[in-house]
Formats: sequence, structure tokens, C-alpha cells
Amino acid sequence: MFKILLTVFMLFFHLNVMAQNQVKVQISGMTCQSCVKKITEQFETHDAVKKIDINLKEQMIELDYDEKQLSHQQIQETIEELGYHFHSIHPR
Ligand SMILES: [Cu+2]
Repeated sequence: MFKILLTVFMLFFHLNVMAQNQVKVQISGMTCQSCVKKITEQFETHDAVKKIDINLKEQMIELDYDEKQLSHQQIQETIEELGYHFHSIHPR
């Protein structure tokens, strides 16, 4: 019985890990800390987003998220809807 539970748990854990994606998103148009705050808050409202870190100087967003719930397309649209330019998205 314990073995079965352990297998189920490991499988679930594995699937969970597999769904996690970590990317760098290169954008432009951020000029100050309120841009950073605006983008951070918008992504934080999404359940898929586990962690967001924005580097204003490098115009770069580091995002940890569940790729089952959030696509690259949606990430791009979120940035563009806030009025910033999306350039590229890379795994990290
Ligand atoms: Cu600003």
C-alpha cells in the first residue's frame, strides 16, 4: 500500500515538475519602477505564475510559471496589452 502511494506521489511530483517552465523575456519600453510594478502585478494575478523578477536596466523579465496554464503567446499579449514591446522569449 505504501509503495502504491509513493508511486502515485512520485508520478504527481514528476508531472508537476515537468509543467514548470523558466524563461527570460526580453522586452523594451520600461522606463521606471512603476513600469516594473505594473508588469509584476499583472503577471502575479495569474495562477500559473510562480515567480517573477524584472530587471529594469536589462529590460528583462524572468518568469517561473506553469506552461500548462500559460502559453508564450499569452505572455507576449500580456506585455503588449500593458503598452510594452515584446522582443523574445528564451528558456533559462
Ligand atoms: Cu515607468
